[in-house]
Formats: sequence, C-alpha cells, structure tokens
Amino acid sequence: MKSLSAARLYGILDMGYVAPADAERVGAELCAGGVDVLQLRAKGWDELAIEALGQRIEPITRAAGVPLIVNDFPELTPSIGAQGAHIGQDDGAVEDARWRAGRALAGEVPLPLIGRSTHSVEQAVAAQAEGADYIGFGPLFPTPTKPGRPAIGLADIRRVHELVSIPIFCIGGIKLENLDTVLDAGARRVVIVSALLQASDIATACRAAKQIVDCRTLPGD
Ligand code: 3NM
Repeated sequence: MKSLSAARLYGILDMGYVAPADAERVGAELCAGGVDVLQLRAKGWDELAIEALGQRIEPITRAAGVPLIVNDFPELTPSIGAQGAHIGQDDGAVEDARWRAGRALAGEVPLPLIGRSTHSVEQAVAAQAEGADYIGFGPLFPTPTKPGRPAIGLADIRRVHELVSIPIFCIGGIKLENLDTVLDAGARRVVIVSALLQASDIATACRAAKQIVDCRTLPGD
C-alpha cells in the first residue's frame, strides 16, 4: 500500500462529476494514472449508498495499492475496508472521527487515517495539534467543486509548510495549467478533482499531473 507520507497527488472520486455506473471505471483510471491516495466523495448521498459504492471501489484501490479515504462518514471506514476518513472544519474532533473510523481495531490493523480540510494557517496548525494525519489546504482558487467557499490564494503556502509537518495537500482550482504556479508557491502535494474527472482521458491527465508533481520532489522530501 502506498504511504501517505510519500503521497504527492491526491485524487477524489467526486460523484458530482461521475455517473454511478462509471464509478469503478473512473476509480480505476485515477489509480492507473498514478494517484497516491483516493477519496470517495458523494455529497448529498445517504450513508447506505456511500457504503455500497465504497464496497465497489475498495477492491480497485486495494489492487492498485492506493489508500482509500471516505469523505464525511468515518464510521463507514471499517465496512468499506477503507484506510481512513476525511472530515471538514465542522465535523467534530479528529480523535472522535478516528474512534468512529475503527479505533476498536487498534493493534490488529493500522489505525485509520484521518484528514481534515483547513482554510487558513491557523486551522492547519490546529489540525496538526489535534492529531490529524494530513490536511487539505485551500481552496487556493475559486472552484465549482466547492462552490461558495472563498479562495485563499497562494500567499500562505510557504508559511503553512514552515509551521506544519504532517502532509499538506493543497486543493481548490488546481489544474495542469496552473500546477507549476502552485508548486512555485511552495506546494509539495496537491489534490486535483474536476480537472482530472472532466478530462477526455482521465488516466493520461492524471499521469501528466503526477509527472509534474513528482519531478519537483527533492530527494528525502
Ligand atoms: N475541498 P477542484 S476545495 C473538495 O478547500 C474540496 O477544502 C476544498 O476540487 C477545500 O480540484 C475542494 O475541482 C474542491 O477545484 C477541489
């Protein structure tokens, strides 16, 4: 299984962009294209439907050695067989999410990973302090994938990397066209959603993004 600490490109199977019948194909294309982590995000879906979808996707991520992260519903982590869950600012404490994601299994399997969305340097520092395994940091640019959330721009990327040592995945409006700019601003890890899911060839777009991010990675980074 790929490790979170080595992850550079985080993909999201966002069901706002994917027809349910295409979920396995799109998940497989993202994995084939080289995502290092895959999140299942199905806003507005009920928990039972997300569980069933997750159970369809998990064999694909497992075969690819890609950690699978469930958005919003930590308690679905064990029944899906996912590696962890992602929560937002309003979703309670990280430790609570980890407990719901299967703390009872501690000692038998690795503890579930818990990621937190952060939208400022202060929130990023707080997420690390409360034990998050990684954070999202954004949205850097306005994005149709999370409408209504103000963009935070690129100015704080260097500072957040100085203050936070857990993996930081910059997110929001990142595309192949602005990826170099984002990396120039100090990002080392990125999440790309619509620019991959709306590409005419998802795996090829993914490989191109992965190559750009990987070739900026310094030895020991
Ligand atoms: N979370 P795209 S931005 C799911 O800032 C999500 O917390 C964000 O999608 C945050 O790559 C975002 O299409 C959407 O802009 C990212």
